[in-house]
Amino acid sequence: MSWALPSPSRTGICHSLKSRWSPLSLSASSPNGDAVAAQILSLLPLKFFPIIVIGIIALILALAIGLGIHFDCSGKYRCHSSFKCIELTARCDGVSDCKGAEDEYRCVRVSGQRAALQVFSAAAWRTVCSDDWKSHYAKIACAQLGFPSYVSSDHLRVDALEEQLRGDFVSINHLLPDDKVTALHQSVYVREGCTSGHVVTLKCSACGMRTGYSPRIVGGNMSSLAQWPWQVSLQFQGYHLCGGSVITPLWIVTAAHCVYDLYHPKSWTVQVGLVSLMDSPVPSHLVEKIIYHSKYKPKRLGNDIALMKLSEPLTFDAFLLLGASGRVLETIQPVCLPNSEENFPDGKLCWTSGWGATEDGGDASPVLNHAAVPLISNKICNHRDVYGGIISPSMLCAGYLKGGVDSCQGDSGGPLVCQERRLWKLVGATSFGIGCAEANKPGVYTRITSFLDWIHEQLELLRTEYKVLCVVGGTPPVSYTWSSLLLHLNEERN
Ligand SMILES: [Ca+2]
Repeated sequence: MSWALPSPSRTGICHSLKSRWSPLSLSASSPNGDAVAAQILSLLPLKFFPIIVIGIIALILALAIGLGIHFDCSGKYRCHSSFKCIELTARCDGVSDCKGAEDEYRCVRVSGQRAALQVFSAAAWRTVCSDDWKSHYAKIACAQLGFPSYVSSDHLRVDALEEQLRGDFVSINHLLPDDKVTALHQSVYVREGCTSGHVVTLKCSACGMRTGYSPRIVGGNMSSLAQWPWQVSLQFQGYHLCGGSVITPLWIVTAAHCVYDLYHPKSWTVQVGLVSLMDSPVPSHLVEKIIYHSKYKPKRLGNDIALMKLSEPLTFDAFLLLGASGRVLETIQPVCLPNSEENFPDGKLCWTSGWGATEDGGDASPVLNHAAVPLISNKICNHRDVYGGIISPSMLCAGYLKGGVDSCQGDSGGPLVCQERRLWKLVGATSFGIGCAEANKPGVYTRITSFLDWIHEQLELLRTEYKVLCVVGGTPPVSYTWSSLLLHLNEERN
């Protein structure tokens, strides 16, 4: 029952390693340079050397402090684009404190099993009370999360929340007119509790469903159409290299090692709604942009996550087929992202799918396969007989320690999905393993809950498809992207 893929995973990793080992050019000083240096040294008596060194260090320290660089950032927020530290209260306060207003992103999230809406305000994540709530605000919250629309928002009793979501609350400032509420974190005030006794839950995407699929259609490892409708084949110059998962009409989640060094969008196409790679023609989509995590390190394998943005949005209801049973099959559907703070217990049976090899070193499979794999705790996965400590908290292991079922070469970047409350959620992206299906070497996946902020930030930053027309002071209409609008609004406030 072994299967799985990435020729890309393993070849991709090797390729990356090679590229990272570009030879350093250590050019020797030129004879002229040596002569000038010797002349300078001869002019400086040795006794001044300590003073010069101390002076240089003092100058560097003064410059660093002058530029707002802080060496101890504990209890504060460090701007990613610089070494600057800002107070936690300055994060999501509506004022740009970091370069590019980065402290004003990732200010909204959906948390816990019941998808409670939270806003970062006054230095903490706070759950939003349903007092004075309107559906207009839900649309803004989903836009801030990078989704094109919202599906529904509901009210949930506070006592139905997980304990860690019951400590801090905010409400929308109902005195603000609707047209002034453009970003949720700028429109709330802190509360000790919710007057209504309820908080807001939010659903931004109709995701994680398999319409028309019947589990009785196919046996064995071979998948049927619409069984994993979020699964895509990422093809580099026409060849299947990696898997990926549809999360919105425009965005695919995959692994960084699939695209590292191969990040030219024009070389890639994305095939959706298919089971056999031999099918033709199948819907093929062009790629507009590829983003891999800036902290991805090929030798360390951490932060192995990337996003692909399609040139044109997928239409989820455009590929309806009648299955053998006469049911309508939806062959392309997004998978749900998990919520922040959502836990998936060890031992939970989840599923991985892909066109990867069915044995270590084998060729990619022509048909989409799947395997049921239980989640394994990081403690067990880090046991010296398993991966011996290389599994970081942002990685996740799944499979059987006895071996026999695993992802493999060619599965890289593809989904590890678990079903929660009838919805399928993307819990992992296939990252690496030693061999395939070997004993004590289960598959290792990028833990999606560790990268929700990163994913939503990219979606929010690049939400160019939803341009906003603004008329500023009688000047001609100006077209803003969401991010530039935020920046513009911040500048206006300042
Ligand atoms: Ca700020």
